Amino acid sequence: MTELTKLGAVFVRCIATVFLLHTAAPSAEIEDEVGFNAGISLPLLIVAASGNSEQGEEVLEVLNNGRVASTWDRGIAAWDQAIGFGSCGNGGAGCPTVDWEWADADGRGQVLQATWADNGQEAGVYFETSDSVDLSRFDGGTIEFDLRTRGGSSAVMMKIDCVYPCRSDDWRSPERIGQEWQRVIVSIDTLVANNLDLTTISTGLVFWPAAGHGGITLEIDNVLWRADTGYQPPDPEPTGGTGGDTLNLDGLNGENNTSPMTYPGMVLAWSDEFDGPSLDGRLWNHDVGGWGWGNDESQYYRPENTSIQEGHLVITAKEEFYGGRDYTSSRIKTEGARSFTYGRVDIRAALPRGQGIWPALWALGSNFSEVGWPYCGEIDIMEMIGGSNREAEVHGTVHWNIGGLNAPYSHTYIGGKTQKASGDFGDGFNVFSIIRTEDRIEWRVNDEPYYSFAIDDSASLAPFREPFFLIFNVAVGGRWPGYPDGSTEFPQRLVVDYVRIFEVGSDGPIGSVPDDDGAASDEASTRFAQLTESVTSVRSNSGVVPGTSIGDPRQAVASKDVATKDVSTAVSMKSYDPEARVERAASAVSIPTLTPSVLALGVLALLALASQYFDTLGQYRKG
Ligand SMILES: [Ca+2]
Repeated sequence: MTELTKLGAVFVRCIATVFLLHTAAPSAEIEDEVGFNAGISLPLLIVAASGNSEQGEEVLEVLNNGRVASTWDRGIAAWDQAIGFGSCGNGGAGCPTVDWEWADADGRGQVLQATWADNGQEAGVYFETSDSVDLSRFDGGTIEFDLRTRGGSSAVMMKIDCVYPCRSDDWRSPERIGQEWQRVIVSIDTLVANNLDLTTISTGLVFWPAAGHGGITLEIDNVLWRADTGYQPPDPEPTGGTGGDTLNLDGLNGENNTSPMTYPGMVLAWSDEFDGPSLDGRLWNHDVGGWGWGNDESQYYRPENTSIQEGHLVITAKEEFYGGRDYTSSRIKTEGARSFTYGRVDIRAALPRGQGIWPALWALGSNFSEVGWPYCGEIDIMEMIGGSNREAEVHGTVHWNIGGLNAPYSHTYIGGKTQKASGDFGDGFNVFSIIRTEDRIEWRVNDEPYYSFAIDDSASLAPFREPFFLIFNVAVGGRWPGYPDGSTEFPQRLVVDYVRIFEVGSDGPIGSVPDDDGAASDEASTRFAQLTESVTSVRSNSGVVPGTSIGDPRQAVASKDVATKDVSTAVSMKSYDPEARVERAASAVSIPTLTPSVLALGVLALLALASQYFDTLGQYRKG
């Protein structure tokens, strides 16, 4: 026999709108030799049985309140396999397989009650018109009815006839109908797609128990056709990019943005291709919580928002109230499990987008838990802030403590950014890389260098000659990106194909780190070193608190917060341990000479310096 099967989608709508995607099993219970199509599962809605239909929509009744509506002037009839698919009326008097009558039902008056014999034959009850009717206006609408059994349960078949031999294919309920009233809603679009001609309708409904489900009594009520109920069949093609209801890898471009498995002078030290059934707990662990993470972020990080799908790590930011926060997301790290020093990190990823969305692929010094932030150093391999078309730009940054481990808290940072030539980083995959040597960190996108940072022998930059661990996360909101607004669509996904860590091989130094990109970055480093000294000098002279940095709106806020004694926000960026954070900040604000006037002078001096600095090196400005 020919098996016709089709993916069916079932929507169960309760009081709230809850959608359940259901895949109907193919039906082989109805055989071709008895003249039926094999069962075809069509999309339908089953909702809690309601009373009368809503007002104000076009509704064509078929059966209600103990009578068949006038459109179906031939009333109730049946066909019966036991009499060669001949027809009968009059309560089923001529049909051995089925009989029907009106019956009282609690709370809803009279309903039609039909009883099928358990004789291995099929019989369908229908409501017929003598003149076919054009019901094209119901295109896009639904056919709905309340149904229950009087004991036991049964899968139910239905179809609609147009003028013979026209008819829809048989629809089979993917779930059994039981003794509770259920409202069954079938999409007319789908019936049309399965051969129904709406211009020549001859039956309002034909229904019967599925083959093998005889010996049952069904009650039916409130049968109607409804125009345009707003029923939306499931979208078979999710929108492209990293948003949408489900992950759609096929909708992501960038298939040519890949990276090699080998580099001259380097060996693959470790990697995660995200090919396993779940996140590899040997490599990764979760940061959990919703305390704002030092940046007044709005998300609660949960392990539940991390998944492995089709060979990719997926971190999903959701609009979901949890733990006092309006959003959930995930933050994973290799702390204590894997680290890296000199070599190359390649991460192939597609980024989420939207106002207030802040994905980051970054790293902290492995001594973070001992010395805290920013003493451990921070390398941001990729950060993007969404909204206002900022998705076409990614940032690479380093953060550290001026003066190093033995100096007071004095966070600063510097970085660069790059623009995508066309489209944005939410469209699909790109490879984000850093290359680390003893004296330089270089950032690349799709192997194109865009920023380079020189490392000298100072105590300030010593952390960048130490091992780091990886962190991947999607923050929602924060001082830098701002907060989600009406334009932000959820969910949003950070999709990572792989992360690969290459280290210097035995055959020599890293060959692929150019030191020829130039004067600009060397100049930048020199200027930066000078500026750092100046800033330090200004700070010590003015009493401006450590924690002030340059050029970053986040830092401006942080300084202000210190001035207004909001110690908890004195530390910015990805500061980590709240207790360590507050402790550092507390020591920072304990400087007794801090007064508003001195602070103002210091800030002015800093602004002047920062302005001078960024006027000449605007391309390195962040944010
Ligand atoms: Ca992969």
